[in-house]
Amino acid sequence: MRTKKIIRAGLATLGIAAMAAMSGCADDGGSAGGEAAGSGSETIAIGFSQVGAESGWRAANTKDIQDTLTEENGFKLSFSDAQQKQENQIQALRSYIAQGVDVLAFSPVVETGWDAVLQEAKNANIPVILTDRAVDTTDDSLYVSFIGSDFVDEGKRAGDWVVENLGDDLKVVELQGTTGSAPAIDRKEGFGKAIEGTDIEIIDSQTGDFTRAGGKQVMEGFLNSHDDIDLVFAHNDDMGLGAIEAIEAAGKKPGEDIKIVTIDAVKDGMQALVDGKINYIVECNPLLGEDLAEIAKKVVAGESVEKRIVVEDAAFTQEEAAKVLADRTY
Ligand code: GYE
Repeated sequence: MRTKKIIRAGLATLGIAAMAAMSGCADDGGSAGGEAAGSGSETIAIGFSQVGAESGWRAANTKDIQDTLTEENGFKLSFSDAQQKQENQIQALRSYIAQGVDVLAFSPVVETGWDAVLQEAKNANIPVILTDRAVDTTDDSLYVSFIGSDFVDEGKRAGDWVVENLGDDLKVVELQGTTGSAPAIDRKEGFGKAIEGTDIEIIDSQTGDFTRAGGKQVMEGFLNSHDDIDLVFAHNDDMGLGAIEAIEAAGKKPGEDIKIVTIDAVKDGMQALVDGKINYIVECNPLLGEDLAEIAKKVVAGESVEKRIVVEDAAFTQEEAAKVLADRTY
């Protein structure tokens, strides 16, 4: 069951697999290149390189992908965890290319540095689907589709809520996600846009690498160097949860003495919101498996696919979180 609304943008022309299948057909009737194309009866071999296991969001995203790309659903999934390292992801992608999978999918840990491996996939006629995070490339033909949230919008909505509800004169510390990653870059940008022209000031900003331990450690440092923090803006729930531990250890009340706004809306984050320790959460929906399966099937069948699928996210106040917490699946 789909729990999110999808906005589909920009129809791409033929995918790489489609082109490959067509050129195969021209040769000899398509016995090799076009095996699975259109029939829907062949299993699709898909190699998926995951970022890591850094957060509750990531755990939910991994589970959804593994639960959706099953043999019953027509897939043979090869899955690897890159432990937040780009070199591990590149290695995984190269090994899937060498294995000759039908489709490659991955969530790029950082935005840049992918052109070479994406070109290798293109040369091997293997279509690439990006999930969750974008790449920064000048050649959009290196991937067929990108499925994920609008991170700038998430940061902007977090900032808008702060301006509307906490006032326009605040000292903020920012817990950034992984340096160079799309969500860290974009959420910072969106929040920055929202507070433009106000007296809200980001007095310190460092990466906590999207982890709870990282958020706690960076927040301890912030508390040591600043005694005037009004608000923590954490790029994900886990870093916010780490910050809560640091704030409590310093003898202050998270959500009251120091307000906290985060992004993700995973179970632990929502619980802290209901408990009054976080003040507002913008959701980032991790359930991308169904769209990935659909796009992969279309691409292998030679159908055109949407170049960009934007996943729509909700947002929760403490009161709203209390109403939905019991029904959250992640
Ligand atoms: O917000 C964070 C995770 O890329 C959207 O990565 C994802 C982010 C998510 O580590 O919790």
